[in-house]
Amino acid sequence: MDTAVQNESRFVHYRQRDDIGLIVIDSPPVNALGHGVRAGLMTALNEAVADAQVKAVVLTAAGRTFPAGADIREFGKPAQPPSLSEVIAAVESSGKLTVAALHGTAFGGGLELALGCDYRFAAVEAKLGLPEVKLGLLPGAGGTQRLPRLIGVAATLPIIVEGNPVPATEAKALGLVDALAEPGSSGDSFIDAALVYARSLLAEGAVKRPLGEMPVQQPDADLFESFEAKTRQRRRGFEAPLVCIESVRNAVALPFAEGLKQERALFEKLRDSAQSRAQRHAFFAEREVAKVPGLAKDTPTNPVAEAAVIGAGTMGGGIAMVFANAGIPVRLLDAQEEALERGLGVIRRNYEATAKKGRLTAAEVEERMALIRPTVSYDDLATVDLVIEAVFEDMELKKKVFAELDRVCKPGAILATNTSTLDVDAIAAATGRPESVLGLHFFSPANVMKLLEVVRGQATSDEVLATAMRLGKRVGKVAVAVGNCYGFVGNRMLHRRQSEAMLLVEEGAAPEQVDKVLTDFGFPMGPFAMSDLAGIDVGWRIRNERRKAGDPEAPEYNWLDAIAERGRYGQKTKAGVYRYEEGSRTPIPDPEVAQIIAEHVRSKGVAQRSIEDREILERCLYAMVNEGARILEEGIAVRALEIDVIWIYGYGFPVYRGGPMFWANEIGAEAVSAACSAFRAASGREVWQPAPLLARLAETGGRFGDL
Ligand code: 3H9
Repeated sequence: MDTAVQNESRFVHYRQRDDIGLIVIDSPPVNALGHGVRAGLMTALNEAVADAQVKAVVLTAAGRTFPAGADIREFGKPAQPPSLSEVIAAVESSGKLTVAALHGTAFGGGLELALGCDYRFAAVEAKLGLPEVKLGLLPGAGGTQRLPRLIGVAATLPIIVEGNPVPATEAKALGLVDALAEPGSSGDSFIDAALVYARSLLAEGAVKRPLGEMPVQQPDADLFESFEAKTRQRRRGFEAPLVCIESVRNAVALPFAEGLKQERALFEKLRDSAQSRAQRHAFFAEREVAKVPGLAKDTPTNPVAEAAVIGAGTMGGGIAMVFANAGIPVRLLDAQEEALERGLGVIRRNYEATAKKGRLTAAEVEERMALIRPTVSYDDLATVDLVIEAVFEDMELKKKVFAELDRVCKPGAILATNTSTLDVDAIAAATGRPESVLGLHFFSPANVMKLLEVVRGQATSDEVLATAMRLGKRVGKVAVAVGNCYGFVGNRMLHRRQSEAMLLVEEGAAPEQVDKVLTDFGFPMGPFAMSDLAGIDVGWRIRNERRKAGDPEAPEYNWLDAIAERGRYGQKTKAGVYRYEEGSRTPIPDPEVAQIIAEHVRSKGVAQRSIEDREILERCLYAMVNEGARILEEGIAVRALEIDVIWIYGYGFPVYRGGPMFWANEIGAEAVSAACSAFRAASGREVWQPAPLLARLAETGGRFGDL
């Protein structure tokens, strides 16, 4: 029976149900453990402890989830008592039998709170995890000390160091959860089930199990060493994973209280580190980009029940997979039957490779293949809600495709182009409905890369933009709205970095030196390893066409052209800027390339010099930042955080540096602007003129993002 409400704090409700005290955290959206919640928890707990009638306490949360962690927005502000560790210690030593009832995503400080309880009951659909490492942190409220005491070191390390969620059923098998609710129970029925479970514990005479008083099992002798070696390799450049390992080591080596003290010190060190600041920026930036400035929250969107992709090449096939993976039927159109068959073959092989790794069942492969229906006829697209064109980067061809789409598609269908550089407005002008046209720029391989640039044309309607943003989220992408210009945001900045990298080699740096500087910075690969992967011939053909056509803006002949002329197109020909051994993707510096560069430089009459790593880094990255500032001024990206998200998710910018604009902020606009001016003076190249926005921030001491 529900007795009178004893306590009503704003964020935590306490109710007595016979001999059970029920504490319900209620702080939407994710019940983060901010100050109000912590204070409310203390009050409710004290009330339960003081009541002799109460034999057990059930701790749970309202809404969609048990607390998903500490309130990240509080980091960097003065701490307000009680701390989460104090709350957890109070729960652990409360004298009453405590049961955490978990649903949704019991993450971070939320799971640590549950570890302070004696028993854990969970919804079957719940996920548990300690994802702090993804924010450059470690679990700082006892997680690194209590979890190994509960499930052992070997099971603890991946949960804390990799930070991935553990499904409740798996958590049960690990001993992290003691009992599961019936599938589908939620809200009141879930709370009732938790109360029944607590009563069954009381009936059995279950005893308190404070983890802080339990011993840690000694792990196998080389467990820490081998896990650390693997982590160094997989998480190159990241500080937090190694500190997480150190803290778990302390759980084995030190008494509980000392281990907790060390954990706190390590947590504070990480919390105040540049890497964690950057990763927290990335976390919020990723969520911010979904809220497009100027686009009303309640803008109507259209349902996308069926899609189509034009072009069955690598890009088109990858995009078709994106839809099939999200359960959306998709027509795949190509003008040639053979191209369609080839494309479908590639898609099937991709799915089968995933199935071999155990990430898909044979039945799921067939289900996804069945969602992709090939066609050679535009007339089959009459019913689709969205079409994405992914044919060659040829404006005339694209215009023809769009004129055809305009003819066959139903009114209101969204017509999107996957172009990476061409003018979306010019493409839209080939239709009689430019308001329905926009760019959806996927990154290769489309079924893997998380980024989607959503390019808004002059005429694109709000509804079409809002539908595309929503669709991006539905198919698992990070969708970022950008304006229309050559290369949009990502490739426009990449272009600047690539041309600096080219010039650095001309001036005396070796390609492998340039690549190493950027991989040491944290990129997964350098600019030249990247050109070899993408294929040098594509850019070379485009440059040649432009030169032949007498385009005054065509870039002048460069050493990469000289390399391509010799049939060295990159990985696909086993030779490009590097050479590649049969079956290997590892770039090996090639004396033949050094020779080609030397000849080119001699014919151009460039005096070479030795170039320091620092100059390489600054020229490659400041060139991007300066271009980023222009992109902001032009409104192509509305906020600096959009640029950061694009570079983290589309180009492997190290998340622990927060993206190019955040990184520039950390250095300071004044230093970046001064370096740009110095490069301009040294090279005489106008492109190094600091963008007006950068110059302004340098003068005022402002930051990108302060706009
Ligand atoms: C920690 O716990 C440290 C402790 O070990 C030690 C302390 C001493 N704080 O992602 P969504 C906001 S560190 C504040 O869009 P979903 C989020 O910004 C923490 N705010 O929803 C968004 O706000 P808005 C360890 C938070 O359903 C809204 O909630 N925990 C927090 O796609 C909805 O979020 C984590 O790292 C937070 N902790 O995904 C978990 N979490 O509406 C981080 C979310 O204004 N969170 N918000 O844009 C997540 O992974 C996802 O948010 C979650 C929900 C899976 C929970």
